[in-house]
Amino acid sequence: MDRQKELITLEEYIIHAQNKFPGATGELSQLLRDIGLAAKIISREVNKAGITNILGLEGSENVHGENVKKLDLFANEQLISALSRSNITCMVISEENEGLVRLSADAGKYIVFMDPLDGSSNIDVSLSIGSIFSIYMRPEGKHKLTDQDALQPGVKQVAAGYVLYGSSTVLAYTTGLGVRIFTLDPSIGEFILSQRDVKIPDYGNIYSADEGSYNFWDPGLKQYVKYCQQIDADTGRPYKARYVGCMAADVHRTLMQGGIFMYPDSTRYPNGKLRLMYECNPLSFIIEQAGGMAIDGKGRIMEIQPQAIHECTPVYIGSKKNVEKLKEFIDQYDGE
Ligand code: P6P
Repeated sequence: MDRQKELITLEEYIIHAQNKFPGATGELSQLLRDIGLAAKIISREVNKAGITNILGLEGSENVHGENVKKLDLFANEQLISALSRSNITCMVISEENEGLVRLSADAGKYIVFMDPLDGSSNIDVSLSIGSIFSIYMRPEGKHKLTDQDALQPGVKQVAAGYVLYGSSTVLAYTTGLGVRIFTLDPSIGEFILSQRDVKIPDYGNIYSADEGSYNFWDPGLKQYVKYCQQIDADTGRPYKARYVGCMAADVHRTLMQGGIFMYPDSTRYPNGKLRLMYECNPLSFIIEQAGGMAIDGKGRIMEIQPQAIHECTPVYIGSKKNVEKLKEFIDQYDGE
């Protein structure tokens, strides 16, 4: 069979990619495979959530005071269990847990941040949801780790990615050498390589934001959205407005079709709503690796020095030309 047409599974691809690095220990490969296994189990439950008793609220709240859905907890448990299997991860920081979760592998090489089920308000209405992960090295020579050891800027990520449970289940990841996308074939229970070296269009005609919050926004974003809505054939305006309410889904569409996703700081969310460590940094790593751009309105998301494991940030992410145009409006209307 022609190799080009042969199915390449996530496991095969990871091992093949690792073999290019003679010094590789295989630990990161194993970590990525463990995440892939958890993703298959979560996908199975997501796709039959309406049948089994797994929809609805679990009854508790997460660190952000948001109601926790049963699938949130299931996804969190599956990912923590998968990361505990191979004694490679020393600690996990999850949206679903107040503090850091120390795994048995105290000497484990990696620290994992994750949003186990991003966009969970979409669960009960069968819209897209996702899992997002971000992987850092454990600081050298440190035995007893604290929150501070986990607070590394996004440029220190060794790998990041997301799983999108949508019309199909896709897994995208990067280790800093470009972006790969795999699509789950449920009939064989394997993620199959579907796109090798994904590049985001340099310009797109889709903008994505919760416009219901317009009156909470700063002037720069208000003026930019008006710009998106003006009629101008040369620049493909008016743009289309698309907003799923799940960052992984909105960023995946932006990666595929171009454009911009925005969740700004506002009078409602003075520091933005989306979390730096397990939403914005991993998705910024993916988008930058695909040739796009991700800023907080001033500078690169991935250069922010985090002060707290659950901190939030404004985020404007997508095609380079779209983000640069937005930045012009912010500088013009919101300048110091
Ligand atoms: P809003 C989901 O809760 C999330 O964290 C992101 O996935 C999503 O982009 C955003 O919040 C949606 O926020 O305020 O529109 O419900």
